[in-house]
Amino acid sequence: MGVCGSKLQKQAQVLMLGLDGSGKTTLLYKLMYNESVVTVPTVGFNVETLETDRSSPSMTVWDVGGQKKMRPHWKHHYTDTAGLVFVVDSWDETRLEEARKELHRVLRYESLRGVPLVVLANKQDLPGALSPEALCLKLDLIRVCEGRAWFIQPCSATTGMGLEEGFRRIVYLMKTPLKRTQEDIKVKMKSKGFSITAVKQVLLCSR
Ligand SMILES: Nc1nc2c(ncn2[C@@H]2O[C@H](COP(=O)(O)OP(=O)(O)OP(=O)(O)O)[C@@H](O)[C@H]2O)c(=O)[nH]1
Ligand SMILES: [Mg+2]
Repeated sequence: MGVCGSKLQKQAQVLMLGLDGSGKTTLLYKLMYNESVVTVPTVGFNVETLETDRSSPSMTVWDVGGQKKMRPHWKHHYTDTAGLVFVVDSWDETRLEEARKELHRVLRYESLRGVPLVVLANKQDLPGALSPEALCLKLDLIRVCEGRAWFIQPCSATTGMGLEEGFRRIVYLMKTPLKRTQEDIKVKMKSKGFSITAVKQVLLCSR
């Protein structure tokens, strides 16, 4: 059982957060119905149940509005959250600092301690979108995710690329002990010629 074992029951609650306009609602409906919907900013939340394989709990995915006035409501969803998905607009560099601050603020909440995180690097279909590696540095993920299972997944809510992988990943992280997931990430990064030590050095140098 994973680090958040006590919260992982027959139905696991996955909380999807991110700034307004990052693409949460678009990706939820693309994933659920393979439909490209025209969205309006979410006031309140959308909730959908996502069936997974038989050995995993089904997921209730909560897509909570990301506008500034909505963010104080995010905390009301934390207690029962077994997995966190944070969506970032990889194309809009001007809002990355705001996204970083909000993500770090969320992760500081005691009730989310140890809850696994998948960052969805959305809008990869747009030319000039930042790579997951670049976002990992800009969002300071390695430091802020210490003691937590996490993964960053490139995706596009417009084309559907990477969405299933991202949600499969959160299921995996919710089920798998932290130590094993860290080993998996190291192996994956190594196979891409990317070492964790190198990332830490870049982080230190960029300060
Ligand atoms: N090109 C591109 N546009 C996207 C993508 N995902 C979302 N969008 C667009 O981004 C805009 C905002 O998308 P939403 O899904 O409403 O964003 P949201 O995160 O739900 O926003 P709030 O509800 O305000 O929190 C819409 O115009 C979408 O069509 C993507 O992957 N690629
Ligand atoms: Mg929305």
